[in-house]
Amino acid sequence: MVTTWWRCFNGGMPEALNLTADLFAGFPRQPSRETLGARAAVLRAFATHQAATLIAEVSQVSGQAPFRHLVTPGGYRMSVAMTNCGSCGWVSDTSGYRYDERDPLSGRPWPRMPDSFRELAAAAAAELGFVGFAPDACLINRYEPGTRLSLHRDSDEGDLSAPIVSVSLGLPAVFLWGGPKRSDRPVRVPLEHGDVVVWGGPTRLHYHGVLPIKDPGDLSGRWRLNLTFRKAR
Ligand code: MD3
Ligand code: FE
Repeated sequence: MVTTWWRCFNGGMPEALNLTADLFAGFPRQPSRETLGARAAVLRAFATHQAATLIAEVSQVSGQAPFRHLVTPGGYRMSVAMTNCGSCGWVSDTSGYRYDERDPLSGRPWPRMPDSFRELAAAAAAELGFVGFAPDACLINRYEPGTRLSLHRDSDEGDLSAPIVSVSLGLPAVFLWGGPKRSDRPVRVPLEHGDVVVWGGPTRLHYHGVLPIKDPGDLSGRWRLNLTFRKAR
């Protein structure tokens, strides 16, 4: 499949390309749903129209709280660069994983969560029946080609009945969606710019990860960004 920069970054497209684009079935991508579990699904192209706004907000946030490579409790530097916005943010260091109201780099509270983030996260959660999802934390992951996220579970949140909403922007990725045991063989879920995933219900504590991001070798942009909305407290 061809994923060119204009496919990646333009929800709409230049007028001049309209005729040509009509020749390609399925372009631009239409919203659709792929069920992953009882209350978990990929909402394809759910954030396409908001994507440019979301990316601009990410640069605002990272101006206040820069992307950094956290260290795992075991002492390894994570290849994913991270920052947060919201009333608390996920952090890791040699003493463990936790949510903290302050950015350890600056000692200041994390930047506020933009309204566009809250609204998108709530709308996506509502699609799966999670009415009134009010995330207090948004972890922002930045992947460059070669970066991966090894298999893990998200279990540091205080409210495990709330879903996690994940928004993919920029370069595509292959998400690994496993089961309740680390040894369960994961299913590969390709995620593209504008896709939103809602994870709740019985699969909330499943293992998951991200395969190394492929180098696009062209002008597709340098990064994949993933916004992960959580109810941490
Ligand atoms: C699946 N990030 O930051 S999916 C993370 O693409 C993380 O950057 C993924 O996993 C990424 O922890 C986004 C988020 C996710 C969260 C909870 C899950 C996926 C899940 C629980 C069960 C299954
Ligand atoms: Fe995770």
